[in-house]
Amino acid sequence: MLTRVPRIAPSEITPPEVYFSRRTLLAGALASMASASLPAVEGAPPAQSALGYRRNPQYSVSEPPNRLEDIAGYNNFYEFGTDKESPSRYAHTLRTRPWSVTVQGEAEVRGSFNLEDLLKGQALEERIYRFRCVEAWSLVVPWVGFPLSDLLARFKPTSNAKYVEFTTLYDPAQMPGQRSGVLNWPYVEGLRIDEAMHPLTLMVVGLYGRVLPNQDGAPLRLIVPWKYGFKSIKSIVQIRFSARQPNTAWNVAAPQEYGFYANVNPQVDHPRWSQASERRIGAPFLAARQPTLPFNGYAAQVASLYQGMDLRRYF
Ligand SMILES: Nc1nc2c(c(=O)[nH]1)N[C@H]1C(S)=C(S)[C@@H](COP(=O)(O)O)O[C@H]1N2
Ligand SMILES: [Mo]
Repeated sequence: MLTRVPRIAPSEITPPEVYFSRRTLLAGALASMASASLPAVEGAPPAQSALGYRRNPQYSVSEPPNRLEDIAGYNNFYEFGTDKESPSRYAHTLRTRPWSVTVQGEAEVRGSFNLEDLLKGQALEERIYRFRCVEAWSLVVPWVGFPLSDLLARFKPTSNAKYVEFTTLYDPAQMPGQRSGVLNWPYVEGLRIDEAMHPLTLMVVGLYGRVLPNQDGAPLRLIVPWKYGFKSIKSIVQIRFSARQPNTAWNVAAPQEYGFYANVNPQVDHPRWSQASERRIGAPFLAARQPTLPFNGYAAQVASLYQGMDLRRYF
């Protein structure tokens, strides 16, 4: 992950009411684009279909969400290039249907499952979460998804399942960034089983009420809101329950910089920059810099998971 300070026009965060009226306009524009069957323009947003979901205020922050343009235009997804604009430009080559997820390891139910089957009967919720990248920028995102614990329980993990490992699709034909050696592909992430089963840990299929844009990790990605963004792995094709801590992509690439736990912690700096504050993407210039909160503001819910652990050592 690079340290370059990106240039973002200091524009205001749109309050949700304004956003939703804009979204209607945008949806209308996209629909008429589709009906006029214009050729797909590289980087143009595809008309994402609407999802049925219910809001979950209990698990939502009250800060205004970022605009869709920020959430789907400023991304980290190294499979499509290392700068923030590349994923929105190039991720259209990812084919998200058909999609299947392989389940392996310490579980009674294993095998390959169709995404549709995995989602069948699953109630979707909207949760507005803070999202904090390890590079010290942040967003507020209205995700649509369901608790990861709902999914994992269906595979009946055994008592040996102490960790869960997630793997992204590996296909350099669809993901041209995988032809570069910037990371060991495929991207792998992992959680301790209690972190994975925590009610805040979300399996995400959409944002702003619609199917996830490819650049945000379609068709299925993890969101762990109290951890740095690199834990929130995108475009998942494999879930493996294991007795041992998985080797994760960024931890393997630079173990002294990116730990396995990666809990947001303003008191433990990255070796090359401070983690005490963050830049809120899209916020007015003077309001953009804000203090980073322990566990990204979710300490009341998750700090107990790490009781007795030295969080400088297990960073
Ligand atoms: N497969 C995969 N997952 C990934 C990444 C990646 O490069 N590849 N980047 C991570 C990082 S560093 C961040 S900050 C978030 C960014 O998510 P967003 O683009 O939806 O904001 O995705 C994470 N998940
Ligand atoms: Mo990140």
